[in-house]
Amino acid sequence: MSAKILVVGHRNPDNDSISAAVGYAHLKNALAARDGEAGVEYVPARLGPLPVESAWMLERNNIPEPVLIDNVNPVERDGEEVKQQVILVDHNEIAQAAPGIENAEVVEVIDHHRIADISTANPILFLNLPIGSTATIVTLQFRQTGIEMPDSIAMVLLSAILTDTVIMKSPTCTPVDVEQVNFLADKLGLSAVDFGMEIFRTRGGERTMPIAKLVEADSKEFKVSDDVTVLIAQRETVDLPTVMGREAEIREHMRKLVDDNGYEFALLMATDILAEGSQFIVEGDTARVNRVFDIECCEGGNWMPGVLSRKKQVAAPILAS
Ligand SMILES: [Mn+2]
Repeated sequence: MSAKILVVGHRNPDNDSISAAVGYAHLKNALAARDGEAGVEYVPARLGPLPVESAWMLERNNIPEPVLIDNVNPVERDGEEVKQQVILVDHNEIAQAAPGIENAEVVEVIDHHRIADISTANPILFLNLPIGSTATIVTLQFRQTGIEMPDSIAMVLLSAILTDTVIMKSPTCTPVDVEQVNFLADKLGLSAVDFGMEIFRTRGGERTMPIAKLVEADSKEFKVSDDVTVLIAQRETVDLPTVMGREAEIREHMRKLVDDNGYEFALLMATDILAEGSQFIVEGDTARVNRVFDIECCEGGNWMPGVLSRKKQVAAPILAS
């Protein structure tokens, strides 16, 4: 019976954990075939539900979902209990790993996070680079080993680099990530930025999502003084026109939040991660926002170029006002 080696990302998996597992298992199986390593199979696995964009990517490319597991406890092979062999991708921290990891045999780690607390009895391949995504490292490994990368795998890996680096806008994105994005996009004959936006749109559902979710999913109250509380919400989007198309509903909901909770004002930052700025939509008493940002809050919203951080660029000046 062949040994199954699980290739698994972290708990509560994101697109990088799923895609890196799929891509790296493919690479390892191809290497095993090329090098005549018999009796071993690399199986992509996951520790939780598929993110929407991963489900869409896998389906579009006819790739089976990684197998859902809830532990890496010892397994039976040829009548004996043996340690489950695992390759960790996108994590190297026990708290983020499968239950039972202490009793498993970690045979490789491919990651881009801080070095944490996984330990092994034997020397292993531990490949950790301070770059934007694990999928970037998997892409580099394909290129280094000369293993042919099917277009389906290329698309899955590209999707993961783009989600992990927020379409290359994240401060974690490096020139190495950009190079691999260009390599994969060229191979597939598509525009990386357009493709990235398509992926983020599958995540959004902003056209149809309940208005309360759109406004409140990422909202925080701030106490400006003993008797003044404000609400600052943020919606990060790649489709600002769709969000703004619902402005009337958004404002109505925000007025209700102001009335129900006694806020001085409610401010929604509709943050366009590509254009790198935020549209401010404010309801309630707008005087403080007008004064702090030197604007005149209006219908249609106010475009605030370069404003991406609620904490540093919005809450801080309001709290200091
Ligand atoms: Mn990652």
